[in-house]
Amino acid sequence: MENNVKVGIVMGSDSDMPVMSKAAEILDEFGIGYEMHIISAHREPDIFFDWAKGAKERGIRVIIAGAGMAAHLPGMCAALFPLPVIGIPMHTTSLGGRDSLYSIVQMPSGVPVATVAIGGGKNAGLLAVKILAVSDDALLAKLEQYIAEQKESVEKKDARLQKVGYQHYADKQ
Ligand code: RP5
Repeated sequence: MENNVKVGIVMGSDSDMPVMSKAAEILDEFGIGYEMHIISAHREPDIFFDWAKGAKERGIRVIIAGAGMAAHLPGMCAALFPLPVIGIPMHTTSLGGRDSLYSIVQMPSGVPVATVAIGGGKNAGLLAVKILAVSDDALLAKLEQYIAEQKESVEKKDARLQKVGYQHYADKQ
């Protein structure tokens, strides 16, 4: 996994893994190398600083950072790493993830974080693929294939709805 690493996936806690693994699955699907770490910006700021500061030199071109509550991890990645940072707000029990969302999306001018939906691991992975595809035609071709398959999947669902009607749509095929 460490060969040809282009993306850094970082999360504030292992409790974020169910969401962050969705981003990793997309990168696996597209054959993009990544490193994945659990690093807490609050609980181990020194380790976090070294990781984010060294990311560019390790070949990382995009960081996907997920965190919850007072979610400073993505924003601090953007402060330390010069290339794109995608932030994923985690759902929280106390405030439903609005705390995470606002912490990540409300960055000060000059330090952007591309924020996806609460729990949006899959879209974060796809956004990273799209960013890398800007300068990689082979990856762009794979992306276009993925988009075509997605369209086909919806068309098949509609064809089935037209055929069996809503009353039988949920029946086993
Ligand atoms: C953040 O606090 C993490 O990103 C996580 O979403 C949240 C809760 O962390 P744990 O208490 O589950 O470790 O740092």
